[in-house]
Amino acid sequence: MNTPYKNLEEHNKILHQQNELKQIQKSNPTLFDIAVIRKDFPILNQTVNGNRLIYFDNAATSQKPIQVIEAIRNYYLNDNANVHRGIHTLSNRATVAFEKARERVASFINAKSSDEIIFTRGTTESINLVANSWGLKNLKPGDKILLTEMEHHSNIVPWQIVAERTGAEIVYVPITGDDGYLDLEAFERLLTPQVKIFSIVHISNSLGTINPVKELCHKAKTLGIVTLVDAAQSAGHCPIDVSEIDCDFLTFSGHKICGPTGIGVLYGKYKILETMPPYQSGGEMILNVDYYKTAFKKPPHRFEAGTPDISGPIGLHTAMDYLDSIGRDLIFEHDKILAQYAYDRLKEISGIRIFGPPMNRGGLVSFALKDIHAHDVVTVADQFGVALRGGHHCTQPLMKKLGVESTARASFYFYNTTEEADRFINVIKEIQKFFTS
Ligand code: C6P
Repeated sequence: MNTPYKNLEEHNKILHQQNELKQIQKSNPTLFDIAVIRKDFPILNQTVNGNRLIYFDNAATSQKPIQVIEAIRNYYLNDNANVHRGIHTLSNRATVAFEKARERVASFINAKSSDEIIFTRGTTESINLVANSWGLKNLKPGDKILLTEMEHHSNIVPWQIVAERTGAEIVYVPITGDDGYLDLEAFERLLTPQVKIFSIVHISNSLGTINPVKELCHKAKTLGIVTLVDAAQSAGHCPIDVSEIDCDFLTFSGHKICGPTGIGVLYGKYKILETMPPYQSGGEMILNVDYYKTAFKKPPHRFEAGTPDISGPIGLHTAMDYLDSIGRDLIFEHDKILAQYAYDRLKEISGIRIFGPPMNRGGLVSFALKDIHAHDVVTVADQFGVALRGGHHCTQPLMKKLGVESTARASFYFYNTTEEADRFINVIKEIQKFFTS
């Protein structure tokens, strides 16, 4: 199979060997000093149900460092005003901070211009924007929307609604099985001229699979297919370079990358954004309004109707600075080492089914214990102070494909340690003993 994935597998093998060579030292002190980092996250320093909190639900939302909390507090204490409207000092300050955050997002993902950055409420709203604005304008009967079987509901349901309205059809790149790889031969087969958009998750929230989005987007580009990357689980975990991936759209949520909830990002290539009609309308997004006709602003403001979340981008700006002060390449390495460690140790447990790649996985592990419901695993783990997530993780079609209703999931970030992973493994062993004895 001569696909980019093969190269990636080889790359993964080498990475894995390198990881083994590092011998996974406790707390990975070679990468960064976790003890120092944890001082920025007072929330982690608490007991839950009498046990020290182990926060392994980072894929749902990350914790926020004190610097982000302070930036938001500072804004409300000193600068609070509406943006783009007033010419008074506070309004100017708020507007400058808001637009500076947009510039910071552009540099964070290496976009060519801050005009390519639209603030949304999160990944979900970003994909809805593309589906409803680009999709309703460009899709018609006979067209295909190419997704993968591991997509989050946010990257399925908006397309289903738009498919119904336009007569386009959705097709899925299958996964290979429990190991959670994409079937790349099928991808090549499905890549036909009828496909108008290919929308793919970068790191799967249910499998931990790291998809080779750059290679896949480049392939799609050769047929003129528009591409969207859902970077909800990757943007805060690894370096992202939209110019290198060469995708047309990329989406992520602030709250998963140490920023506040309620703020997200849609990156879009300017030449495509320019052609797209507004998604929502009202104040802020207009140049001129008559009783019967309105002229709209250019992107990105065309897509930001109404008073936006202002403290959100300000907090997000600080979050991006914070992540880059550690280094996203190191965070990625740390995530992968911890996930591999947890995966290898979970495999010691009999009757466990672990989902996703056996190596080079993103920072999470999903699993099912024989005859024990994931919700029971998560409920009892909480009694031990371990915060996990159990359920379908908003990937119900994937769960059905895997033949399970739900999984338990541990998801890691740079402030998590191998000691925590050890305790988590012991707790899972206890839970299994409790339910099977
Ligand atoms: N996944 C999880 O626990 P929002 O809710 O808009 O911030 O993000 C949606 C989303 C989109 N794509 C992927 C790959 C995601 O993981 C998520 C959010 C959370 O896995 C909540 S279901």
